[in-house]
Amino acid sequence: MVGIVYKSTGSWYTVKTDNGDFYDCRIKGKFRIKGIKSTNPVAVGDVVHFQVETIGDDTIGIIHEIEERKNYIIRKSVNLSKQTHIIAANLDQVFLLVTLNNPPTYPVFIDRFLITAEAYEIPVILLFNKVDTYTPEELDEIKFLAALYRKIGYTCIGISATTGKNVEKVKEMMVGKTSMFSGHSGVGKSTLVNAIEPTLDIKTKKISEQHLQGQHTTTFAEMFDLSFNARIIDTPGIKGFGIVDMEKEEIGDYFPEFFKLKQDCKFNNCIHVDEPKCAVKSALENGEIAWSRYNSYLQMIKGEDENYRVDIHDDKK
Ligand SMILES: Nc1nc2c(ncn2[C@@H]2O[C@H](COP(=O)(O)OP(=O)(O)OP(=O)(O)O)[C@@H](O)[C@H]2O)c(=O)[nH]1
Ligand SMILES: [Mg+2]
Ligand SMILES: [Zn+2]
Repeated sequence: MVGIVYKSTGSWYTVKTDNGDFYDCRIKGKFRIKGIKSTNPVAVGDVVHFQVETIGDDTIGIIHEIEERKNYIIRKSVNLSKQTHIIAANLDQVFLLVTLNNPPTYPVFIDRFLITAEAYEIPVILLFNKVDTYTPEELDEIKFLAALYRKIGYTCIGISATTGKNVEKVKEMMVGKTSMFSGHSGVGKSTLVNAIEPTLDIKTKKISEQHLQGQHTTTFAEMFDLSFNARIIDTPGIKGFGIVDMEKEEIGDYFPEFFKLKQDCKFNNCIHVDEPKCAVKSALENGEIAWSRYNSYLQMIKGEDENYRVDIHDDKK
């Protein structure tokens, strides 16, 4: 049998076949996907082959093969074990939810996320959620950020999952595609899924519990079929986002605005740090490239692995 993984708890996988049947599956023994060392060999979105076994009254599936992934989003986990985790596979696009405060999302987190998606050419749309809660000054800050990322080429939309502002727009972008919602815990991923498809009624954080920072409401990634020919993967909030398996020399290529200028650098292997006549650094000086982007870039190429955790607002529990 062949199916798509809709949910993964780490030991159990819910797999949906073409007929629309769901099977609870396990993995046969230990198996590794070539080249990828990750804590989860099978991720939501994977196409898997399995055999059905009946044990007593229970029917379970045993996964014995994973089809090659079109793409995936992978990150280094926050703890020091350097384990990597595949968040989801075979995506058409990702919506990264960003909030200014409650919780804060810092540019360095956004940039690490974008770079990983660029490496697999997965389109990312930035959704600035909770616009109903901001002061005029905060709205200006959102507009500034949106303009910064729009200039690079990313679509940015200000939304409110609770008032419904621009939710229709998001829906339209999802038709015919498999999308994922990602972002820190508490940014409103599950609330947005419910706003898009109210019948799903998935668990979100209660207002009374909002002060409980660092507690994830969604604990496992899960895919849902939507009524308008679309699929959405709701994911648990991520804290730091460590990039995986990238050479220092290639990181700049995943900053689209740096990549465009690379041919104008004096040295064709310029990594835009100490080299003379660097087009990226000139663009930075004359304001064409944002300092926040360059800072993120420097952090990544210096391999400041420990530093990506500074953007964690809620890790001290
Ligand atoms: N005012 C306002 N509150 C929102 C909005 N979107 C979400 N919230 C609230 O933010 C809180 C967190 O929302 P969730 O949907 O549980 O957040 P999540 O991103 O799924 O969090 P995790 O599952 O922990 O990763 C809830 O109390 C929501 O009601 C919004 O647009 N405006
Ligand atoms: Mg959630
Ligand atoms: Zn350069």
